[in-house]
Amino acid sequence: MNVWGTDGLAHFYNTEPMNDWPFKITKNTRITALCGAGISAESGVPTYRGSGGLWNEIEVQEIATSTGFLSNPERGWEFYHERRKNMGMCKPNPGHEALAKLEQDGYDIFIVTQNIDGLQQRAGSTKLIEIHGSLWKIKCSNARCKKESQRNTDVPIAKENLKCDICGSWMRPDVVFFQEMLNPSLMIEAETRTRESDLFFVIGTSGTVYPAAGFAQIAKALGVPVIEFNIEETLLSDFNDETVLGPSGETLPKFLEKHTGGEFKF
Ligand code: BV8
Repeated sequence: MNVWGTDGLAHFYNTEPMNDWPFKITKNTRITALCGAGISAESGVPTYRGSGGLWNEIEVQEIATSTGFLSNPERGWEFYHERRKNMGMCKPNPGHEALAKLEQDGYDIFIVTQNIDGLQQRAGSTKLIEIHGSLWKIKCSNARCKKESQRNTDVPIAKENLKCDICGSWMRPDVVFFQEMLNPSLMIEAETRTRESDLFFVIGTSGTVYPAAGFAQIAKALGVPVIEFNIEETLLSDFNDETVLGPSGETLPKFLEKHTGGEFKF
């Protein structure tokens, strides 16, 4: 199978299954989970696509691209302040908590989240990368400025803090806008972990956005069993060894208890 790696090269992988799924999940099973907005839906965080999707409400090009945001930063901050306010009132749900407890109980789980809401970390997960950035970090919009990205949870951010104190440019959310490259070291970390996995979860993502969605394909191409948790079939469903339909806050705890032979209790 020909799959594009993050090094931009086509890699030809064998597609023989590495492990026959189902098998018992033990503390030596290396699990990688690609998470999307769906895992936060039961916490009240809107998803991006489908009914009530965030992107249905706005012209994405005008807000969630660098040029769009900087063409009208006041409007951009209005949109992101509203999201910070709403997300600040949300809390982790049993889907986040089950993954966090899996790590706390000594299982080898690593999370690659596309989400910027911080809920997985609030649930207690530490082995995690935010490949699309974080709504709770801000950075200078001037790529040449030396100012470091900083954590900021003020809602709203005071006006004077919306300008860089080094170069005077607008500050922006430290999230990956469309047509922006993802952080190369995070990409390499995610791909390396995917290649080393014994089991790959795809949780609450439509599989629309690349290169993130590509990790499921890389896993599959390497013969790593891919299990999808969603309320409906998605663009990635063809790659799955199993699709667990239902809200992930309900399906994840049950799935983990079942496939650890009852050793993991949520
Ligand atoms: C890049 C941050 C190089 C900001 C986001 C044409 C074809 C293919 C790709 C492209 C193309 N043209 C351009 C591209 C590349 C583009 C892309 O993929 N576009 C797509 C839309 C076609 N990607 C990029 O631009 C990336 N950069 O490629 O750089 C480059 C350089 C120059 C030019 C071109 C390329 C950057 C992508 C990152 C964009 N940033 N957000 C912000 O959030 O404000 S996008 C956004 O999508 C979020 O990050 C989100 O995480 C991500 C993925 O969405 P999902 O998480 O999957 O959410 P979604 O709503 O779609 O789905 C939710 C799912 O949950 C559904 O399946 C639903 O059924 C399910 N669900 C709901 N409830 C539950 C549930 N599941 C379980 N339980 C429930 N209870």
